[in-house]
Amino acid sequence: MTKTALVTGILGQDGPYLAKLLLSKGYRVYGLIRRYSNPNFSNLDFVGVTDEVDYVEGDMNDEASLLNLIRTIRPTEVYNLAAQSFVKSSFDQAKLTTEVNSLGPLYLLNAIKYFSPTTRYYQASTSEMFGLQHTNGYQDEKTPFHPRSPYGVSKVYAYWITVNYRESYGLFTANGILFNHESPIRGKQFVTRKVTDGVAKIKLGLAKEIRLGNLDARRDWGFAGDYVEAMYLMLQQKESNDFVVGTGESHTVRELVELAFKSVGIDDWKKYVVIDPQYKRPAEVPNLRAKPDKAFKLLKWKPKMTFDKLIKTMVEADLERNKKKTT
Ligand code: NAP
Ligand code: F7E
Repeated sequence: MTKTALVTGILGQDGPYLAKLLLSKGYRVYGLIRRYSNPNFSNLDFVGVTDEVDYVEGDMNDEASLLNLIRTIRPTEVYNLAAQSFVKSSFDQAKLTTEVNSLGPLYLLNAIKYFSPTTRYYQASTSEMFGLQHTNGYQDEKTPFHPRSPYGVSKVYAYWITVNYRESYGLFTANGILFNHESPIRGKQFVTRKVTDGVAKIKLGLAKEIRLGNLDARRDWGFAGDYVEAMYLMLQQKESNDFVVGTGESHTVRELVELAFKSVGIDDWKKYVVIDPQYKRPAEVPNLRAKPDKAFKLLKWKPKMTFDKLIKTMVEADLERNKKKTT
């Protein structure tokens, strides 16, 4: 029997990489998209799977649409990637963020509970739930949560309702507590892509500066293409479980900026970077570094792409894209 997967957030960054992986394993992939006059398939185009996905319409804010989809598709697996995922915007749009990120998962879990209880469910949880907490400088599955944004808070609810539906109703549910992961199709608001796109534009003479916020924040940055493999593996286990996924290495935003400029032969990056308070957050998460030992051991998963390679790959992709604008 062909396995089927419903992927929410299919047009974002992770959706296309996950769809490509599942299609390569023979899955029929349904991608949830909202109602748009003109949906943007550019990320799916980038990974080359636009025409292989079956698109279904719905919205994380519309419970009936999700109930109806689960009832009719009865997928083998659901990967819930849809979210208002930009931390900075969550401070200004806290209600919307909560509705999409907390109630959306509840609607999907209820739909699974009532109409398709054998469906396995993946919840896109996040290192932002840890916020200020760490154990000797790293975070693992036992680290308590102390979220620092409406985004982080909304994801803590989603995390616990995912655990609760496993414990209460015996559903197969997994939380992937993923640390920051990036790629050439990362949204341009996020700091890695903002920097790699900015560096490419400066190198090509299309921009003069990059305006940034807190350069001291530390993140554990990996490659999205590696992380979707961990998502898939979580739903193939004998028992449902929650996993931290990251590289175990962390870098400051400053190091990221320095590396990106260096990759195009610019050493005096300080000339091009302006600190702009509008990009600082009311409350910051200063330091995230995963201890992904459980995923290494039980999932037999390991990240393949290094931080250096990731940033260089993103800069190269942005150079190519921006060059097209100059010709
Ligand atoms: P992303 O690029 O922001 O994509 C999020 C997707 O969610 C978009 O395609 C968006 O649809 C969709 N969406 C938003 N609101 C929706 C709604 N009301 N109904 C239906 N779809 C909606 O995020 P990502 O980087 O791929 O991340 C995927 C998931 O992992 C998210 O849940 C994120 O919170 C979580 N996560 C990400 C990271 C990371 O570093 N990337 C780390 C940990 C956890 P439109 O295209 O229509 O706007
Ligand atoms: O910020 C600092 C900023 O927006 C990273 C989401 O995918 O990962 C992501 O959340 C750091 C923060 O990602 C700018 O203050 C400095 O400390 O790229 P980001 P994020 O907030 O870590 C987690 C795991 C998720 O789950 C989220 O969905 O960089 N920073 N200057 C800046 N950040 C941005 N965006 N822009 C700046 O100008």
